[in-house]
Amino acid sequence: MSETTAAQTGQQAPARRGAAYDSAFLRACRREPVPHTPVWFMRQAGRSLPEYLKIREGIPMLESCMRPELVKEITLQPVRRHKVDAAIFFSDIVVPLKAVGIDVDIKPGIGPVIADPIRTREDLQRLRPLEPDDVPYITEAIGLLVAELGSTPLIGFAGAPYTLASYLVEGGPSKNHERTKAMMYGEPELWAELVDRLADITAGFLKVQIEAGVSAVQLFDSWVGSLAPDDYRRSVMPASTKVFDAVASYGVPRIHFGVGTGELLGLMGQAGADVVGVDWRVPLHEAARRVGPGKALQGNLDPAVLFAPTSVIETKAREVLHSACAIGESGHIFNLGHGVTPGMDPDALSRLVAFVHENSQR
Ligand code: 1CP
Repeated sequence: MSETTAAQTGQQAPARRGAAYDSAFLRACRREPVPHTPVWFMRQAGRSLPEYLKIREGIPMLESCMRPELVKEITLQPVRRHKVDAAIFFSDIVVPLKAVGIDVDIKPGIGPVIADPIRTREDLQRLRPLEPDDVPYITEAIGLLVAELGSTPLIGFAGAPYTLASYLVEGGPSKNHERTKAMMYGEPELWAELVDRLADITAGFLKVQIEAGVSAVQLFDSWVGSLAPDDYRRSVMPASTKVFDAVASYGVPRIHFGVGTGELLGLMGQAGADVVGVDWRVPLHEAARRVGPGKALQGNLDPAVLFAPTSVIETKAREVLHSACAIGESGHIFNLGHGVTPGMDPDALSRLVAFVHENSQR
C-alpha cells in the first residue's frame, strides 16, 4: 500500500514503516530472510521475574493494566533481561471485557472471574462494541513503549472469541468448558451472536493497539484445542475470521495461537493468520505440512523442558530449530509451546535466547 493510500484510509504508517520494520521478528513474520531466528516467549512478562513480583506488590492485576507507566516498565523487564527479539504488551485478554462494563476480576492463583456470567439472550446486551475512548490507558502505554523500544517490535494481543466466551459463560477458568460447549451445541443462534459480539470487541481492542503503534498482533485462542475440527469450522472460525479481516488492511502481521490445536492448525491458518503458533505436541515440520504454504510458524519448545538441565534444554531447542528447517530458509519464530510458568528459572530463559541466536546464524 502506498503512503498516499495509507493516509487516505486514515491508517497509520508507523506500524509498517516504524523503526522495528526490519527487525528479525517482523522479517520472519513476513517470511523474509533473517540474520538469526528471532525468539520471544509467551508470558515472558510476569510471575517468573522477581522484578515483576516486586513492582506489582499490592497492586491488583487489572489495576496494573490501567497504569501506563507500570505497563511500560513490566513490558520492558523481560526485554532488558532476556534480550528477546520482541516485547509483548503487558495486559490481559479480559481487559477489553472490563472496559465495556463486564464485572470481571483477576483473582490471584485463579485467573479471571466473572461476577455475573453470560448465559441468556438478555445477558448479551451487556456486550457492546469497544471504542478507543474506553481504553485511553492502552493508547498511552503503547505510545510510551514504542518510543522507548526503538527497533524492538511490540506485539499487541487479544483473546479470541471462543476463549473469551469460555470465561464469560463458565464464569471463570474451567477444565472441560461444559457450559460453553452446551451453549455452542444446544443454542447455536445464541452462541453465534455471542461470538460475533466478542469478535467486535476483540477487533476494536486490536485496532486501538495497532493505531497506537504495535507492529504485530497475536490472537490467543488458548482453549480452542478442546474442539473437533468440524465444530471449530462451523461455530468458531467465522468469528475469528471476522477479527482477522477487521485488522487486515493495517498490514501488520497477525499471529494465531492455541493450545492442543494439532488437528486445527490448517483451519486456524485459514481463519486469516499470517503466522500460526504451534504448541509442543506437533513437530514444526509436521505443523508446516498441516498449515500449508504461505504462513510463518511460531513455536514450539515444551515449557516443561525449561525445568530440565541446561544440556537437555539445548538438545530440545536444537531439535525445534532443526524441525523448523522444513518451513524453509525463513518464516520461523522461536517460542515456547505455551507460556512461561511462574516457577521457571529466568536465567534458563536468558540462556535459551542466546542459544537460539547463536545456533541459527545465517
Ligand atoms: O497477578 C498476576 O501476576 C496474575 C497472572 C497474570 C498475568 C501476568 C494474569 C492472570 N494475566 C497476566 C498477563 C497476561 N495475560 C499477558 C501478559 C504479557 C506476557 O505474555 O508477558 C498475556 C499475553 C495474557 C493473556 C492471557 N490471559 C491468556 C492467553 C495466553 C495464555 O497463556 O494462554 C489467557 C488464557 C489469560 C487469562 C488469564 N489471566 C490470568 C491468568 C492466570 C489466566 C489463565 C487462567 C486460566 O487458567 O484459565
